[in-house]
Amino acid sequence: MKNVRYKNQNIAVLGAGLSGSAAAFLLRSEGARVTVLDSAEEKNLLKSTIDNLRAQGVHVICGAAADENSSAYDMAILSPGIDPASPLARNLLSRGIEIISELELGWQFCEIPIIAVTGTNGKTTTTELLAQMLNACGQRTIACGNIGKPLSEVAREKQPFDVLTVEVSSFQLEAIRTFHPSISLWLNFAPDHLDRYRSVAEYRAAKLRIFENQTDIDVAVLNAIEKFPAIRPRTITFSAYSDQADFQLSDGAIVYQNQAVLRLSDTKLHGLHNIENLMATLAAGMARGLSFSQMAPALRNYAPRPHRCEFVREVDGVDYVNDSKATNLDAVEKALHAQTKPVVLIAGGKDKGFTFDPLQCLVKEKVQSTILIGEMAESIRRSWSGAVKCEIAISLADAVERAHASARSGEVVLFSPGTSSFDMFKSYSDRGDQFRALVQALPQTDR
Ligand code: UMA
Repeated sequence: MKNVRYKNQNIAVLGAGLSGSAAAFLLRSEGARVTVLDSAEEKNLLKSTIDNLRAQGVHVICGAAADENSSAYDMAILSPGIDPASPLARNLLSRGIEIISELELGWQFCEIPIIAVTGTNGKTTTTELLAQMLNACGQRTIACGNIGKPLSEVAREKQPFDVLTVEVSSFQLEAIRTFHPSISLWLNFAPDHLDRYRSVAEYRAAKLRIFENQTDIDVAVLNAIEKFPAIRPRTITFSAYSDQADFQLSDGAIVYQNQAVLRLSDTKLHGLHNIENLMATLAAGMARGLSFSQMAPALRNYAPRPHRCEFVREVDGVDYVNDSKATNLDAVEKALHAQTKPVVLIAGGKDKGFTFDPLQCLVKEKVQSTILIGEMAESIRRSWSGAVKCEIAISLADAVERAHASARSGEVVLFSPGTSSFDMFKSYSDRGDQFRALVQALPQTDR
């Protein structure tokens, strides 16, 4: 055990979501006195979570009383969705209370090596792909972290894994201290989360902390077309766009040192972004001592998760594709590049502090018309109206109805929002589920 210093300590946990409750339960099981502080009113939080926390002896304070709480704490644990600049976090920081992220807490209780996966896009697919492949090759692991199962929960369960496969976000990395993956994966980087960070550089700096505690016996799997500051771990590079990388694309196959290791036609994943996810997975497997012949069968069998360019249904010759996981412009760009038919694009959502201007040329090339929703609808119309027909819908149901009315046989209706969902939905998966249900309910009209 790396750390036993929480026993009898008075710890504040900020946020009563998945991360906060996992951190609180872990700390309770280690004998700490725990208070969960959440800025939301109690009636707006999940009753079962709050009841469970209280049943475990956790003190829960909600609403304005949480933001203004003046109790003394030895330390605080931050949920990733809480901005360190929020009133809740500032209240503790201004009193000199040390704050670490839930990821750091979980790590302090992990006794096995960690593979950490970051990148603006593809993290979830790669984390899952890698975990499935490792398990198929006899290395017991679990996909956890930002993917939905907090590291603190895995640490508390103490199951007999050989290695943990952890998706890590910039939010989680912001407040690490000793978090130290044996293998780190950096998939790609593009502007995102500018509602939280003051600049793209600040967002990148948070992500770069993934390498901070790695040493020369560790491995970093890096996208070869990016430039990195000096880092200590041994590197393995990949790229679908460069012939300088260790893993490259050649003649329809992923190639390592002139040896074809996986034919793309044998996999169920499409698009250059997914080829890079496969390359990074192979590199991580290699760093874990696996041979390509061991890894290839598992990679051939992997099917993509919902909400990532997920084919939903064909109606009157029109394909409907759910790409609700596209929460930034880079993801929309990748989804548009992967389309071979003219596109009716449904986009929009929460205002995250950027404009859709950079996609104007690609939209002009690939998109017939756009239907815009959410907080950003007007702003996207301003960005794209010179390039393509834009209409604004009042809801997702209205958008699907409009798309159904306007799309012609041979076209594709692509729902790739380009920003997050929280203005209208609980999460990207709620948004994608609603889109899928609306499409499933469309009548075939044989126009
Ligand atoms: N809250 C406050 N004060 C604030 C803001 C929020 O008290 O100023 C409270 C909310 O009322 C709520 C709680 O904080 O009760 C929510 O905390 P959270 O947003 O950290 O949500 P969790 O349920 O703990 O989920 C988090 C991740 N969420 C975010 O990073 C926003 C989940 O990633 C992750 O799966 C989960 O931990 C388990 O590790 C989601 C995500 O969107 C999927 N991640 C971003 C992304 O992938 O782009 C980074």
